[in-house]
Amino acid sequence: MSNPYQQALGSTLIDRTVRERIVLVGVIFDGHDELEVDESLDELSRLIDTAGADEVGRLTQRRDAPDPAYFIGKGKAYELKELCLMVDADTVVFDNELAPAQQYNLEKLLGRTAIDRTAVILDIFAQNAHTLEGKAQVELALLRYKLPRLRRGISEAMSQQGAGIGSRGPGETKLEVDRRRIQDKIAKLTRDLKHLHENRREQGKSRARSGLGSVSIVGYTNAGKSTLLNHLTHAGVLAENRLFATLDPTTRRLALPGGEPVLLSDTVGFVKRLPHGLVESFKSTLEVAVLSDLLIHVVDSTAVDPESQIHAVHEVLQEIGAGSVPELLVFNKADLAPETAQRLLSQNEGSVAISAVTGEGIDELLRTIGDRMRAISVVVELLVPYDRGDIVASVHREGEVVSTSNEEEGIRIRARLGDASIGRLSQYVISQQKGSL
Ligand SMILES: Nc1nc2c(ncn2[C@@H]2O[C@H](COP(=O)(O)OP(=O)(O)OP(=O)(O)O)[C@@H](O)[C@H]2O)c(=O)[nH]1
Ligand SMILES: [Mg+2]
Repeated sequence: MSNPYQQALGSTLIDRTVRERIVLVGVIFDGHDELEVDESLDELSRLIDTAGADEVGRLTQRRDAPDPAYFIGKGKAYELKELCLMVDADTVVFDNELAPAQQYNLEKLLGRTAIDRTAVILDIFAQNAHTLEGKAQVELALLRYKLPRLRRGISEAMSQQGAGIGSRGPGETKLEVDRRRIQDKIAKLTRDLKHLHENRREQGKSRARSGLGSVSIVGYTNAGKSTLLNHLTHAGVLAENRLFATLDPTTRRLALPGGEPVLLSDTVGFVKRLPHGLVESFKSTLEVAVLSDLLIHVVDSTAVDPESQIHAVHEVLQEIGAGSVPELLVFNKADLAPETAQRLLSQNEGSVAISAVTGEGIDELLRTIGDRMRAISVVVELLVPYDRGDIVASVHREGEVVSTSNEEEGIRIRARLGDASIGRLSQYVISQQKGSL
C-alpha cells in the first residue's frame, strides 16, 4: 500500500551511509549568559551526533527577542548563509524552537534545510522506537510537528538539497500530501494509542494485584538508568553511551534486603526542552512513573551542571503528573566524578551516591529503597472472620504482617500493605495510618 505517512515517518530516519554536515545556531537572550548557551549547544551537538550527523560550525547572536522572520536578525541570517557555504553545510539546526514561518523563510534564504532542536529529538526517537506503542507515539509526535509546517512549493527547493535530518517530511517529498489525510492519520494513531494504553492499564492492574510496591527509575538521558536496572536485576536492557537509548519501559522484580520485593521499571530519559508533543505522546509509557510508589531519580555526576539536569527532570515529571510521587535522588557515576557526587550527596539529605558500573554504594541504595518503601506503605488494621483463611493468607503474601490477635469476631491483623491490596481488602479494613507504627 502506498502510504505517504509511512513514507513520511520512514524517511525521517537518518541515512547512515552519509553523515550530514550541520551548523548549530544559538541565541543568547537577556538574562542568559554565553556559557549557558554554549553548554546547550554542546548538548545539541551530542544530540545531532546521536542522530547520525556532524557539527561543522556554530553561530551565536545576542538578542532581546527573536526576529519574527528569521529568529536571528536578517544580517545574521546572511552571515549564516556565508558560513554554510564556507563549511559546506547540509543543514542548519537552531537550538530554539522555530515557528513554521521562520523555518520557511530561513530555508528560502539559506537554500538548505533549517530545523530546530525539537526536530532533532523527534528524529532520534524515530530511530530508537522499537515496540508498536513506541513507534506509534513517535509517529504521532512527528505528524503533529509536521502538520503546521506543510507547505506547497518548498518541496521543489528542498528536493535539490537531498535528504537531511527532519527535512524528509511529506512537504518535501513532491507527494501531494493533504492536511486532511494527515489529520485522519493523527486521529487514527490517537485511537490506536488509546487502545494500547488501555491494554497497558490492564497489565498495570494485574501488577497491582500482585500487591508488590512499584519503583521507577527516572532521570536525564544517559544518566545510567538502564545500567542501574541491569546491575540490580540482570535485566539485560540495552545501555549505551548515547542519548535516548531507552524508549520502552522494562519492568523487573527486585529483592530488597529484609523486605518485600518491589517491581522496578526503567523509563525513557528526559532532556532539557523535551518537545511538548513528544511528552504528550509518551504519557502512556510514562504512566508507569506516575503510578509508582517511589521514583529513583538517577543523576549523572559527570554532567557539567547536574543541578540543571535535575531541574529539567522535575519539570517533565510535573508535566506528566508525577510531581508528587516521592523521590529518592541517586548520584550515579561516582567512580568517574567522586567529588561532585560527594558534594551533591551532602547537599541533598537522604540521597545516595553510587556507581552502577562498579557497584559502589549499591548496598546502601537497596537499604534506602527498602526504608523508603516501608515508610510510605500504609499500616492498616484488618478484622478477618475466622472462616476466611484465604484472606489471612493473602495479607501475609502481599504485605508485611506486624501483629495478629484473636478477637471474638475474627483475627485482628496489623499489617503494612500497598494501596492496591488495601483497596481489594477494604471490606476488612477497620483503620489505617500512613508511615511507621
Ligand atoms: N563509569 C560509569 N559509567 C556509567 C555508570 N552508569 C552508567 N554508565 C555509562 O553511561 C552510559 C549511559 O548509560 P545508560 O544506562 O544507557 O543510561 P540511561 O540513563 O539508560 O540512558 P537513556 O536510556 O539513553 O536515557 C553507558 O555508556 C554506561 O556504561 C557509572 O556508574 N559509571
Ligand atoms: Mg536507558
